[in-house]
Amino acid sequence: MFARIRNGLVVFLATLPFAASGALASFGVEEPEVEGHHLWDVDDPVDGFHHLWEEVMMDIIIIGVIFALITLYFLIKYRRKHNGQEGRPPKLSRAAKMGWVLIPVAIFMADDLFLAAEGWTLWKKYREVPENNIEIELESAMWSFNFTYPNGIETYNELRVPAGTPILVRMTSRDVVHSLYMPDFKVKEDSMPGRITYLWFLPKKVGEHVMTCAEYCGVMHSMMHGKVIVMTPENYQSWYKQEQAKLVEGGAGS
Ligand SMILES: [Cu+2]
Repeated sequence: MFARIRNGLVVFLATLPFAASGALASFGVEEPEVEGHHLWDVDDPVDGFHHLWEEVMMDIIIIGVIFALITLYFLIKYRRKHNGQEGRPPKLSRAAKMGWVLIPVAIFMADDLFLAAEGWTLWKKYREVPENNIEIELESAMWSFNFTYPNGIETYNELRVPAGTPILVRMTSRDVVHSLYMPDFKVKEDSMPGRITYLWFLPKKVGEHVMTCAEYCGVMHSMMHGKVIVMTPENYQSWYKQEQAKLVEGGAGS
């Protein structure tokens, strides 16, 4: 019986590293893709928050395994050995009782505070916007995101950006509180009437990403979403100029 439990324990321990790496992989923790370009060196929120997430998962796994092992040890140590056996709690000294309560609490709190401090540091760091950014204005309204580019182009629920340049979105709201959330870029910021707020992100790869409103703003809130379209810098430039030409033409025609 005991040998079986011991063998089970050995198998359990042997599979732990795989379980841990599997858990991390399933949470999508992986190195962000890096392509040969000096702009990729910009440390952006995706990198920072990926790293923090990885750390949180690691800590949870390590603490979880330690607690699971202690529980397992007690399960085996205090198991019922024969029918009709009555359990009797072990006598603990006052120091031991305090230790069993305070040491786990201290471990948890130390880790929590450490991670909270790191989250705070990251957040503060990413409030600083890299200098070579493109600034795009956003006015949220029930129920769309209205973007205005430096040359006057306007888009609705669609944010076109070139890969490799930090994008600064400066925002306000026409009516109620909305929140611009772009999960792939790990950024979210409220846009509020009468206030100007901002966020920035670094699109690295050509492709499409979700943007959505993350603050309940009325009956059509669930329809308030759109796309971030990351283009090659060349495609972006030609789109930008083309739209600008249309704008000038439209202006001249009216
Ligand atoms: Cu909204």
